[in-house]
Amino acid sequence: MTEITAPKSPVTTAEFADEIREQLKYTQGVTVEQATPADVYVAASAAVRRHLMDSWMKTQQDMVNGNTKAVGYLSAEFLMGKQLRNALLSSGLTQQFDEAVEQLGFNYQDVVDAEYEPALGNGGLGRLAACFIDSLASLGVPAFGYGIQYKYGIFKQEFDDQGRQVETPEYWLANEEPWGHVDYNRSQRVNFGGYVADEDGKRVWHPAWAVRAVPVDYMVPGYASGRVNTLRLWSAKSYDEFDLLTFNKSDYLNAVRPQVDAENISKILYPEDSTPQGKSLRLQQQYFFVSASIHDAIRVFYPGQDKPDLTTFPDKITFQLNDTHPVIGIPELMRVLIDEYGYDWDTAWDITTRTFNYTCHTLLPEALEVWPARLIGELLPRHMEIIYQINDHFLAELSGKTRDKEKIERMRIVTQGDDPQVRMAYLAVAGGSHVNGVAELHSQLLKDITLKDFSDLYGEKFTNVTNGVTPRRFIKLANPRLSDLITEGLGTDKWLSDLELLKGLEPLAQDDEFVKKFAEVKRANKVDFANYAKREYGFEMNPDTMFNSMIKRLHEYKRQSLKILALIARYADIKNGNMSADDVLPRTVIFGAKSAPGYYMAKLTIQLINNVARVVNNDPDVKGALSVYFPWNYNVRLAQHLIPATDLDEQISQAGKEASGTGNMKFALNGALTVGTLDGANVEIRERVGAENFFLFGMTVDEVEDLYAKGYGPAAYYEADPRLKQAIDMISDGTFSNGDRNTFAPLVADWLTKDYFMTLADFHSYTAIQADIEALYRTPLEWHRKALINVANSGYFSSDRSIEDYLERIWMTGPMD
Ligand code: F58
Repeated sequence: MTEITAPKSPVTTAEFADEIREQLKYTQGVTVEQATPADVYVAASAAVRRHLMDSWMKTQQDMVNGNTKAVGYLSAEFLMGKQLRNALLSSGLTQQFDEAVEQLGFNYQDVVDAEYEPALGNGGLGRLAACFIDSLASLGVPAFGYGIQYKYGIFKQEFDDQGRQVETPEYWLANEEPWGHVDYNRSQRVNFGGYVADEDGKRVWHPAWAVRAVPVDYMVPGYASGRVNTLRLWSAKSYDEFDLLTFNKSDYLNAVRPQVDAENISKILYPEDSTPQGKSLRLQQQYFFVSASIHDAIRVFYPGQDKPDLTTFPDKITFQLNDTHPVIGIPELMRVLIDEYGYDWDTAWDITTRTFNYTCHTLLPEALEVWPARLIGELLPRHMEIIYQINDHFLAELSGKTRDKEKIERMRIVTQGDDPQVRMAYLAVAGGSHVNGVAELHSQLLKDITLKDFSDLYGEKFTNVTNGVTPRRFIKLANPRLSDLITEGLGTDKWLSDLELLKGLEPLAQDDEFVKKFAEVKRANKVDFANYAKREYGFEMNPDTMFNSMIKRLHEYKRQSLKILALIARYADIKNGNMSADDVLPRTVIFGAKSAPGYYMAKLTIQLINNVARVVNNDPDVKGALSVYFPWNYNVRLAQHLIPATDLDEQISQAGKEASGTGNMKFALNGALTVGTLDGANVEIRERVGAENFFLFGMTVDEVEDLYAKGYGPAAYYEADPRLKQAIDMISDGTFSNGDRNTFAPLVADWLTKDYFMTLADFHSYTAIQADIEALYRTPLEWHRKALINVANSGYFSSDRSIEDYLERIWMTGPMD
């Protein structure tokens, strides 16, 4: 008997169909006959929301009335993906929805497809935030996600006829959006600009302009926990009072401009990858959502109190800073406590440092945010004073801890000189209780290199929490066939809220019949994906080839160029006659990647991939052996389709550069094998699934460091490896640019002279491991056995486990009673 613990539907199919009908009629004013799939989508979403309402309200009440400390996850990005299927899953209504919609005369897939994906994030960091709030709710932990409701999410990516990336606006809010509830009655005022004056011995901020932060609330339903948390995304609205006119009477237009511009604050998500830009608007965004969130938390936890005792604030809520973007919250809470509530410095500092914790997501020094003090001073003059004061106190504290003057200098939060800079990561370490990296290797490297001075003196603050992904979205919703097979294999569906139970599949890897079923699931998913790719992109994919995917942001350190060079070398093998097309293991290579719009080398790499795809796919000599596809506009939806259909995934960053990766976890959990370097969470995945079930290649962190130290000369690798040489020469000679030798010259020049991420140095071991990969793939049963062992041993990479680690190591709280 299989044990089913999934939530039970509160209504029958017929009742749910009636609810949709009612919604259509009384809220939307359309009959079933007039309705489009988009109308039904809105109606069904509203109906599901109603079913979640009681739990949502009870969760909020229990959170305020109970005494379990809540978590405030402050993040500039929440890359949620589509909502409807996830809400149906949590409310037990999946089957009733599918049937009811069909009864009403619609195809349920059309209705689900009508949802527009809220793409409010760039990549891993934003998606991690979405997984984390799902897990917090599923574990019954009281929590708020706090962020920004951008009007435009990450840009939509298209390719022009040259294969270049073209960005178009992603106006997701142009469509009716049934999930967010705009709560005008709980808005917050956020001030900017102006000056600070001495008044009665106090520093008083006189802001020049203000914006109204209006919360848009999204339900975050827990899976099988009965809890529904809140994701509160702030939207900027202008005030229509022109109080600043008193500030500048003589120049009406300029005086009102800030007010008019206020709504720009939440207009667009910055499409950056790893190098933040020092833009005033971005700082405005950061302060906007953090200030509103802090005031909101005070409102929620001290309802109706004019003079709350905020020394208890750290017992009410702990704020997690998702990277440095919300770090301005530290001086903001100090300001609120001192200026608005009259606390002295030491009390305020004690409250603040007990409230905040900081997660770092990078190792690239250029990705650590730094703001010019001048800019902060203009936009937030009182905060800049407080930051200087924090800096002074901090330097004084350091002198008590070390005599090493140089070290103290290196640790300044505000640098010296003509154009002082505020280092947000340093402010976060100084102003919070804990700092964590996102995988073991990453956390170690933070301590050893990036934040070494801090870890020397504040070692107790440093910890690790390895990332995770939600099994609800990335197994159950994305891969229903595998989900059913897992449930069958384990005899229970409990694994969805306790992913370590997957371990129970391990013995089944020795059962050939079970492995064959597992292989059939993969094969069916590949057929589905081929159909999807045909429908959405016009691609013709052969599901009888190996599906080999590389999906992630386009960045030099992630080394999409290593993959493309190896692919060209394989193409050349066939063209040269070194290998016959029949000997080659047939492969379909699939890329998905967006580049930051201003990142020249990344964009050129996209163009190269597209042009290699064009040449290879049209060459009769390689037909059937090699094909390359680059579906544009990679997003959560595409990930959910592609990951379950992938045989081999690529995690090939230069060792020491990828903080963690989370795609690697999604693939392992969906039965793909990984080819990867010893980087980020690959290390832990390999440890768990076993070295023999992971294709490891490339230099280690230490070898990379040694090679940098020795002096790295990429040209020597080019000269030494004829296959590498030929691949690069083919790019140079215009094979992939209609004979034009200039198109990709900057890429070639970089590889041959700099190659900072050592693509050329790892080329040999990367191409050598392909023989192992292909040999294994030729014995399907053994391949799938290893893939199944990957699934069985990846339960650790559930975001539920990550959240449990945060609860225990950092937040010191837990589920509500
Ligand atoms: C990613 N960072 C890491 N940043 O690169 C990845 O290794 C890790 O798994 C993931 O975070 C989750 O911890 C990332 O996605 C961004 O997208 C930032 C957006 C804003 C500008 C700076 C980069």
